[in-house]
Amino acid sequence: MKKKKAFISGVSGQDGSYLARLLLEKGYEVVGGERINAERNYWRLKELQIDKDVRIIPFELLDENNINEVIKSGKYNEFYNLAAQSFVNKSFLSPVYTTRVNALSVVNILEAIRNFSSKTKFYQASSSEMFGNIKSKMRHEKTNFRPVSPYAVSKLYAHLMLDIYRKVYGIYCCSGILFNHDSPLRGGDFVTKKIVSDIVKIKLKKKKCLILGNIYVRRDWGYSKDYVEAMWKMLQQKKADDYVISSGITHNVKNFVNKVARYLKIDLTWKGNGLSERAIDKKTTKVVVKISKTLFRPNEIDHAYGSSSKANNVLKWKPKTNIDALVKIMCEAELEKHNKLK
Ligand code: NDP
Ligand code: GDR
Repeated sequence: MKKKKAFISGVSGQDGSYLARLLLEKGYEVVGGERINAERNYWRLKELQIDKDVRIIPFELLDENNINEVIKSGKYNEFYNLAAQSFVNKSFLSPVYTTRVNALSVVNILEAIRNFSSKTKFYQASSSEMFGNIKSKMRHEKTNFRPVSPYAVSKLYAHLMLDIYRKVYGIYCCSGILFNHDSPLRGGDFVTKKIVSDIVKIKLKKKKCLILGNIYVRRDWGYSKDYVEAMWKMLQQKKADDYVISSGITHNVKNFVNKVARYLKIDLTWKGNGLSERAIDKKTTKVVVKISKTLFRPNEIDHAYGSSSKANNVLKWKPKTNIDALVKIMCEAELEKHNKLK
């Protein structure tokens, strides 16, 4: 039987790398899109030992001609659009750029599929950020959207466009509305990776202090390796649809810090309030976590969690890794990285 052929935009990112590995394991031919002018940034593919198995071609979300060419010449069975300006906080500084990269590019991709490759199944990386701040804390596929950042609005634009291409043009397209998912391959600016990386350095006496913003926001965290399976499952269904993918449980950032410290056998005690709140290592009596106003966001989702019961019922998907297992996986990977440097 002929191999299925998949294209992954954003293949150098966290999800792109795990998804590439999953598709290779399933026997796909995997082609990955790399940003034109990007530094050759394959550390994640190397980490998963698949850098030689994925064919990389130039792909730039801001270049309509390039998008047309990739889709016209590739004739992919499946196209996973994971590329994005994915940092919420950065979108407050660059709203126009974020909109061009995350929103308008998706219409270009959908148009290219409609015009040149209408049998290609399309997956869009939508986000729980689209829900924004609404009264109900639990969010599902029918929950209203009230986005609170340019990032979230850009993702919502793309999300709504998918519905139009599905209904009006008959394109097979699915949106995965994913809640936060992290891993050892997470970018260093995101909070879980920053916490793990800095607390490991503190443990190894390579850093003095971790500085955070708002530690009382709650997030529903899962493991990227589990979540890319849901992406693939969505494109294997008879009917294209949208699905919330989440763990269903929230923790605040402070709780994540405590879990990491506990795993690394650092006994923390918290003192003070607001911007003066700090965590002290009971053994050394040193301050190891501080709060900085500069890391607070202008607008923020305070508390949210998702219900993935539709994904559970239809896709037979549920997360396999809880937050404690995720903390362990991330801490072990970070410790091993330092061991290799010795
Ligand atoms: P990453 O930030 O790790 O990866 C983003 C990828 O997009 C990178 O490969 C990056 O390339 C690429 N990219 C950025 N700009 C462009 C561009 N202009 N043209 C082509 N490629 C570009 O994100 P994740 O893997 O964490 O997330 C994957 C997707 O899922 C994103 O769309 C994100 O918004 C969305 N999402 C993520 C969630 C999460 O918790 N991880 C939750 C919900 C949605 P380069 O390496 O060159 O920077
Ligand atoms: P998020 O992830 O914005 O939810 O977007 P991030 O890890 O950046 O922030 C999570 C929460 O932690 C708070 N926070 C801090 N965040 C960062 N980055 N650095 C800090 O020092 C810090 N201190 C506190 C934040 O305010 C925030 O509330 C991720 C991305 O993957 C998006 O692409 C995706 O769409 C959403 O998850 C779902």
